[in-house]
Amino acid sequence: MDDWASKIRQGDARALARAATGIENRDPQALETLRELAPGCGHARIVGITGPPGAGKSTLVDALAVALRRQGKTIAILAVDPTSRITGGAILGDRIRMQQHHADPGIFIRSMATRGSSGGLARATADLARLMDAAGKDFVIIETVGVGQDEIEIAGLAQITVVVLVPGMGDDVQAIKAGIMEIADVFAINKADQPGADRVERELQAMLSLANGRRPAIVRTVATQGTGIDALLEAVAAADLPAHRLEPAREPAHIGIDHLGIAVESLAKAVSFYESLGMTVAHRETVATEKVNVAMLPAGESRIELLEPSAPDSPVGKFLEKRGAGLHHVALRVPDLAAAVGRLRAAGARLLNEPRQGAGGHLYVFVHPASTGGVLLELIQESGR
Ligand SMILES: Nc1nc2c(ncn2[C@@H]2O[C@H](COP(=O)(O)OP(=O)(O)OP(=O)(O)O)[C@@H](O)[C@H]2O)c(=O)[nH]1
Ligand SMILES: [Mg+2]
Repeated sequence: MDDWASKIRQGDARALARAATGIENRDPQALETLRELAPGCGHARIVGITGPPGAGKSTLVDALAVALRRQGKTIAILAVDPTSRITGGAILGDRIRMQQHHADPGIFIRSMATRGSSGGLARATADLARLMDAAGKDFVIIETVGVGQDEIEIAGLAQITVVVLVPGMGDDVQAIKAGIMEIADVFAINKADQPGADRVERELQAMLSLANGRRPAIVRTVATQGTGIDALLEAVAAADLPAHRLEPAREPAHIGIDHLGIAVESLAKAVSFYESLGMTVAHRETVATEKVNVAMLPAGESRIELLEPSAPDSPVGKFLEKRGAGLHHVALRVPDLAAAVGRLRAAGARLLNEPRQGAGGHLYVFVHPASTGGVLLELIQESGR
């Protein structure tokens, strides 16, 4: 056993591959070896590459591996597929990849997929990453298909997460926003050789301007041609600041103005005014339950939210009748809504609802103007990691 660990430390590729398989199978002896190796961890940079199916993640990882090998770095690639898609695309891609790097002992590659529960997959991936770290790899690159919670969990292992987007995603950029956007340290707009890269980048910029202070880099790549790979590596290196790593949670610690809600008679007219100021609409939606059409325009760290009634009996419609167009509410972002609500209740504030979950996954509560100095107040907690 001891022997096994020391072989791995000395770079024995066969021993490493055997340990990796043992860890995937939760073999007690392999797990014991990992425990022995644990003190040697902490050297590797662990980079997550995630994004929708077919975005070019594997191609990108290959290109990164080639560039890193040229710098003399050693690499482990862990390709994780929690969705276990039966198309075989991933497996095929990875087989081609294995052939390409077959003769290179500086690259270790392992593909993993599972059906059903993936909590175990996340754990095995974490252990494998640790094993590769202990074995002295300079980089551990974890590729996951990113759309859901499990994938976010796996991406959460990484010190630096690259989210891969592609042209033509359209509303998908919105759709993946909730979870994935929060974990991104770097965005790669891959397939930048295809039309629509400008549009994805614009949408992404608009979305990031709504985010809280974090400014992930955006890099365009053509993975199949190796274009933008050096820039991507630079962005990864730049994102990898010690301070960044020491910060476990990325939730906003301070209260800030999330948005100002303005009730308007005509959304089109109001939007054109703000556009003439140079602002752009980042997001539009109709909230059926509230009978309101909404347009969000980023303004620095905050936003202007324009509200137009979609039916005469909507709350905003009633507001317009009673008070006329104007400031409808102020929304503050708070780090911990439950704590804020507890304090407000203790202080006797008049809450208009129990904390609820909004469409974007955030929690919110409204406070009556009587308690706030005359304006309806919304408190928002962004959805966490
Ligand atoms: N035009 C173009 N095609 C690309 C680019 N990068 C990858 N592709 C192609 O896109 C397809 C999917 O690439 P993969 O690297 O397998 O994508 P993936 O994200 O790993 O896919 P899954 O692991 O199955 O989710 C392949 O046919 C690649 O050749 C690019 O920059 N430009
Ligand atoms: Mg792949």
